[in-house]
Amino acid sequence: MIREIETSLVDVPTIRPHKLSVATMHTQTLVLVRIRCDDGIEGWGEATTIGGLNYGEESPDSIKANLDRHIAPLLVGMDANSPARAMARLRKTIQGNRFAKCAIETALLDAQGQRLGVPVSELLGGRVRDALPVAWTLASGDTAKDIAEAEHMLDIRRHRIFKLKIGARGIKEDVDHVLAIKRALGERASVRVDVNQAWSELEAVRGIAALEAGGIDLIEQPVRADNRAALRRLAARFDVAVMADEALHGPVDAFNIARTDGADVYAVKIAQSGGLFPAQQVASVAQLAGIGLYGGTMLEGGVGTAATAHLCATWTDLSWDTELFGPLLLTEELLQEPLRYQDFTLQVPTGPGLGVRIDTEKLHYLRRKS
Ligand code: MUC
Ligand code: MG
Repeated sequence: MIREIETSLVDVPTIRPHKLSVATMHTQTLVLVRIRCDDGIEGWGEATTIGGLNYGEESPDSIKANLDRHIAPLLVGMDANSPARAMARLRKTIQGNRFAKCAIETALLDAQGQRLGVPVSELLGGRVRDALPVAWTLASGDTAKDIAEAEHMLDIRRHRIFKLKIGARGIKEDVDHVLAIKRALGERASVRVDVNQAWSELEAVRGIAALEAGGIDLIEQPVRADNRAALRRLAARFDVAVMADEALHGPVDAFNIARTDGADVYAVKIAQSGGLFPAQQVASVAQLAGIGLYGGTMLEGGVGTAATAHLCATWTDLSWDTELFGPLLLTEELLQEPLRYQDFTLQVPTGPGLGVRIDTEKLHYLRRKS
């Protein structure tokens, strides 16, 4: 039986300012969910978002409030041994709230995996890989600093895929910045950009043409999420891959974009999708439609990152890699044992459930008190 659902907000400074077109992050607020079951097992989930309300329509505070006031009372007393039934009830009763639903589903599957002695990846269909190539986002806003950061990542063999956050400045300035980095790194790295919806379609035509000519590999969400027609036209117009991110809020979006050949690649995010199983449906739609897969992040800490890793480990085709670096952007680690990054990959945990353990004393110390 689900006995208790406890939520925590944890404000963690980032290792450096993280500049997106919509916000500059100096801290990340982790939203953590602990589900205690009456058989003594407890599961963990994460509902972390980005930039307060700058990035999306749910804030850490609203996610926590809805979990505490509306979602926990609905689920307490239900059979913890049947995550699918609990999620069916939650999805039927509560509208929206994709992040909260994701955290609950993750925690239920973490607990169930521990109960059955299998990793979450096996509950999601079974893993076909144990290590995931992982990109790093260069977002200091300074070209020389970004190049130095990328060189360091190559030296320590942590990342050789770099995603650059652009869109806050003029197109020429952004393109010069990106191409300077690409020239410095050459064929040693894959360089990609995320515009976070900042461009109009015309700006995107100009920007993408220059980036494609300069050897950039992937253009993420260049135009507004609700302008699907523009995204489709850009994907059709250019050879360089165009990826949908903010336009994808779960399986129905995945289906509708695929129906119109609206993107070349999907950034699959468990929280944006509303949970691990909906994210798996997004991935299935993509695979059926010949759309490439990329394991996305909402800059979660270790719990959400491990959960996404279990999902990505089940995909036979991971042609666009992952960006599961969230914990590395944070100054505090809440896992007893950090996730392992080596040889340009993230190692997918192998223990039962998520295969990670929270340092509960540290969480108690760091969590927001009021
Ligand atoms: C996004 O839009 O992809 C992921 C990596 C990063 O640096 O920001 C996020 C959000
Ligand atoms: Mg993005």
